[in-house]
Amino acid sequence: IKTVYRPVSKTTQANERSTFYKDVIAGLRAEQKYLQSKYFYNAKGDRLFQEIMRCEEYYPFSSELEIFSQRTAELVTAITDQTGSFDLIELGAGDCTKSGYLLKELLKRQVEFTYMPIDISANIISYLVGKLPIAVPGVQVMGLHGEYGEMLAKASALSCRRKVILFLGSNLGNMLPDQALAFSRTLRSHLQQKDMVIVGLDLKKDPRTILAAYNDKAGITKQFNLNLLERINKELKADFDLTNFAHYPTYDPVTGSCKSYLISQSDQVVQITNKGSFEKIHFKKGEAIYMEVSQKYTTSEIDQMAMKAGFKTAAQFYDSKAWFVDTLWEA
Ligand code: AVJ
Repeated sequence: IKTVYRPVSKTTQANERSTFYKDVIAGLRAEQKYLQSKYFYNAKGDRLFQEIMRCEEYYPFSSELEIFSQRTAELVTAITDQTGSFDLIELGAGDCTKSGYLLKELLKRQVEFTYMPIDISANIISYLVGKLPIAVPGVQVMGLHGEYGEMLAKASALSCRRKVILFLGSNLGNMLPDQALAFSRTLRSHLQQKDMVIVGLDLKKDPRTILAAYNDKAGITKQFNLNLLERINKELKADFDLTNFAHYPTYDPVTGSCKSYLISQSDQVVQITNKGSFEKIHFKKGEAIYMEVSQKYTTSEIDQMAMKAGFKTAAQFYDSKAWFVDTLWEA
């Protein structure tokens, strides 16, 4: 079992903290304040996202889980070709509940492959590298901790076999359509003919169903958003008053953009610190911090994106409600 993940040394931690500081300050100094959703995923954020996936209202998880658990054999047949061994690279692997079905089926069929999970969360990667060989005996794992772009380049440099990329969970939906297309083109540039991608995306549907998924009654999604302020408080010695920001999710059924904001409940000033430097950020009552987009598509919009990025759509797998789709793209 090979494992490659970035060592968490003191210097990388310090570098990560100052990048975090720079990104936070840039976002909160902007005319329209924003924070980057990739920063949701610290240890507590990982835990809260696991809880979101168990929420009644958060259907994208159960819909895609249905696809992977019910149609495992078809999916495996679609990604396996006669030439044999390949590398299975997963972007944003999480705890790999869904891809786990594929791993088991591939082993059962004695297909030779290496599983290369990429995740922004160091917790998740070290968990996977430790846990997978026990949960799925015989699997070869090479974990990569970092951002999609950088780690994808690293994965394709390490891989000399056919590549199958998994990009599940509507993770591509965390980019606006233009960025998603640009990212799909980058993805294509790392691939060669016969390489494949399985992209899982959430579909446009009744706006009330979508909005409820980002506004669960138990308030987990609210905590998930507020946790980023809490993280800034802890890691950047800031003094956000979490009770003074309200969770405000929106969905526009025309554009398909589901966006979350935190709304300042009063005129307030927040101080943020890193080493020698500090910054005071002013908030007006009612002012929004744009936190995250979770983009929804129609299948024809997804097809067009695939085409523009240089892929062919080879197959589509839907859940029984047709709320979610896993599309097979061929390079
Ligand atoms: C993990 C990015 C796909 O956008 O649906 C869930 C994250 N945010 N609830 C999504 C999320 C709020 C999720 N993704």
